[in-house]
Amino acid sequence: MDHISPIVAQFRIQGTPADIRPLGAGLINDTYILRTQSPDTPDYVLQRINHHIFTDVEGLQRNIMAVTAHIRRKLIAQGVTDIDRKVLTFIPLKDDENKTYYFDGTSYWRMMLFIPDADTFDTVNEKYSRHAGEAFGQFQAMLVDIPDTLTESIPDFHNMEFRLQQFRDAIRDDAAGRVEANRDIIDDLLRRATDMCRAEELHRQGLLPKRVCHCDTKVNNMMFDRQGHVLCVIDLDTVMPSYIFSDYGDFLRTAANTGAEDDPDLSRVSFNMDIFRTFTEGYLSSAAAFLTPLEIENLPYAAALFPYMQAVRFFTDYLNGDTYYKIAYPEHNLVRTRAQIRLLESVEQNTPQMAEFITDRMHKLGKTPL
Ligand code: GN1
Ligand code: MG
Repeated sequence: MDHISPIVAQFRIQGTPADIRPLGAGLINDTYILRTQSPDTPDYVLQRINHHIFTDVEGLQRNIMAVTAHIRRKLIAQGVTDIDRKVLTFIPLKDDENKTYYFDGTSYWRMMLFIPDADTFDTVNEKYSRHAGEAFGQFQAMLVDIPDTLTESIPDFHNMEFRLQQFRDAIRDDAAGRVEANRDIIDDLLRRATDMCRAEELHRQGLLPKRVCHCDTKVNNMMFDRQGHVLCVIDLDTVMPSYIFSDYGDFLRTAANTGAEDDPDLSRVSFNMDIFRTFTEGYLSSAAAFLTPLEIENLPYAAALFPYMQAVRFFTDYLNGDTYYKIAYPEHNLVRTRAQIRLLESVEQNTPQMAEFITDRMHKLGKTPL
């Protein structure tokens, strides 16, 4: 880790660095924890931003600073305590206090405060799922009146039409020679294409707004305190304008899967309706006030859209020869694709029950019937 010390030295940290080691399991950035020598000085998280994927680091970091500053102002106004554990704090550079990232000639780096006594989870129970729903709803609700205009840190990130275009290009190019052996998967994905592009269609008709969303609400992007309450949402690179389906759908894709995102054993993969119900209850309790009836009505679509989009993205990467996602073994993206398709099938089987549950919740909240 010696090559990292000169990077650390660029940031205005307190205390003396003692130890640095890798942290977390993100598929895109490289993350490290930096411990300082004294218990009286904070520890830090150092990240190398993958600028092949996030090509506009300046814009991305501007988004993050706008969002965290806005949330911080709201928390202060609400009299919330322990704020440094409830919103991420980025550390400025020593020689430029307005800058929160450092370019070393090859890579972009940033530093934030490490949140102590907190955990992330790859799976959650029903209680945690309810808290997570409330927290993501609150995250979106707090950002409804953000004065800044955010950029799309990855243009068309959750645009299903764009993802399908990339998929069709990958089929046409067949860069890794994997098309022929996987016709069944290609057909399976393409037959759902029109239906899955519903969000873009509604947006074109002027019926569906874009709002500031997190856009990577994987269950492990949320920090819980030791009592199981949500502290804050992390991994803010993809915070950008999107449809609210992004946050609702991607959380369920990860948290309501009874198996793993890349489970090789498909019999373990299914959609957990108990997690769906508790998450939805939590989410609606904080988000129903600003959501439109059309957004609410399409939440079951969002639950299907994200396993679908992820299957398309993993499979596109597989066809391209694994250039985007980190993989642990050669067929990893294919295994991921199959697991996401299985999850999608399970979501589809549950769609009527989901719609019924949501209508019922809206009645209980005293909102206009859909
Ligand atoms: C990536 O970096 P990480 O692992 O939180 C990806 C998400 C995918 C996810 C799939 C910028 O997120 O969109 O849903 O992997 N992030 C980017 O696990 O592409
Ligand atoms: Mg992450």
